[in-house]
Amino acid sequence: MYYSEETIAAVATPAGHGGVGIIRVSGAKAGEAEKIITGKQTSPRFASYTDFRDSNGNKIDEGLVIYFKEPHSYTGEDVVEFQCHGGPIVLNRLMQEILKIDKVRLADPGEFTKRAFLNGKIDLTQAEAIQDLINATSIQAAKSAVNSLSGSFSGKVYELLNALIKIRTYVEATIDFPDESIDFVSEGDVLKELQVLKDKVQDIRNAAKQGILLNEGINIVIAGRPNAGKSSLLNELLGVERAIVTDIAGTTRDTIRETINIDGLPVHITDTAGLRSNTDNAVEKIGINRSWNEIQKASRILFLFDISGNDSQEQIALFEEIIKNTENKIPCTILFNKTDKKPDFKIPEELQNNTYIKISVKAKTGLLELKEHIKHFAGYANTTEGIFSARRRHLNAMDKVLKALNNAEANLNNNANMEIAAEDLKIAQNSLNEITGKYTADDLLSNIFNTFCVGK
Ligand SMILES: Nc1nc2c(ncn2[C@@H]2O[C@H](COP(=O)(O)OP(=O)(O)OP(=O)(O)O)[C@@H](O)[C@H]2O)c(=O)[nH]1
Ligand SMILES: [Mg+2]
Repeated sequence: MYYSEETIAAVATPAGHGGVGIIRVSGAKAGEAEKIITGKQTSPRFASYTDFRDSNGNKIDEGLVIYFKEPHSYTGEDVVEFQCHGGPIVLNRLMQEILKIDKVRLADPGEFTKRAFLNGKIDLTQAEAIQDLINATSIQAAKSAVNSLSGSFSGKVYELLNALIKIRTYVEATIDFPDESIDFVSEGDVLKELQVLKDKVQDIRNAAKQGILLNEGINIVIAGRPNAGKSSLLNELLGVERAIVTDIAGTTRDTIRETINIDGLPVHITDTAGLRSNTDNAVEKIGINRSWNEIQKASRILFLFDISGNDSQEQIALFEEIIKNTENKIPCTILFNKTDKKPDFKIPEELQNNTYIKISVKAKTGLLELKEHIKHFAGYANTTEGIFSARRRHLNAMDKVLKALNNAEANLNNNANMEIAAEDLKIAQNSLNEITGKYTADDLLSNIFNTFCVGK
């Protein structure tokens, strides 16, 4: 078991006023903390109603105390939980008393969960899933986090590991017993098994991609010339009047970023100041600079094209300028807006080869199609079946696994280079172990847990 000299303490409930506030203490001094604050030592896993007092015997509050004896606790260490009334003064006074105890200190961000990982209570993907569950912004994201938490992701990684270890055994046997007449590699059908393994890694990689999408969402920037209806579109998608809408060109000055949820997919939408070069207004000019900056950061641009006027050529030129400025790298969908004004509008020939949708924000047409389109280009599967929450680091690790397996395959073909193939397979195994945390560099661990809040 991981052993730390230091006992940690933190408020586990959010800051502010609430019915209940919980302080958690983990480590060798947890039992002592219970005794000092409540005057008694309770039986493990029994809730007791008690007074909480400071070192002078003054009552701070009353509430429940629960003691968990290691290893049967969240962290795997001795843990005590004080459940008092959820006011900041009460919680601060209790924390002060607890932190007076020798070798008890304030927990670092994520340290409770880190200890749970180091003590083998959970693996790394489960630790990450706890954070994803807490931070989930949609039911779908929460469901996929629970799947990971209950070991669905790690279970898949362990299956891959077992298959990989089997392959390694054959390859290592061939190297270790070169004089045997048996060809272990062909005997074990290693190349076929390797192909099956690669397909499985690819499947899990795709599911992980969905998990990442659920956590991170996508960034969409609405751009276009002034008065095209950008802010109207943002408001319509949000369902609230977030941005000011007027018929005055140049209404929006600052960029406005909001997140909507399309069937569980978080979509971060940025409304921008309308793009034009002929403005003398200093504030609008700054806004337009900001628009260009936002455009560069988009994962997709929605170019709003106002069909109601007579400036098609100018808008086509603006669209081409955006494509040029993003070096053709950011995909763009053209939204022909205000179709209520000209129902028989024809798409300009120059733009016909682009992805486009005809909409009217005012008449609320084309918006469902737009939402489907957003899910489609994000690659969102629209289901939580078999989906687990995942991180970019998992995807990177799986890419390393695939690369190593491909190398191994090339080296195994025609028994070309057994030793190097064996080394490739070892690399693949280490990369898989990186996902669950069995093989993890210290700095990676601190990167992961530092993103947690104190008390988790
Ligand atoms: N007829 C019609 N009018 C629309 C439609 N969408 C927006 N408008 C109107 O167009 C005008 C400009 O809308 P905004 O949403 O402020 O346009 P914007 O692109 O944000 O403009 P800037 O902030 O100046 O860049 C408002 O009067 C809207 O009511 C539409 O689909 N049909
Ligand atoms: Mg606007």
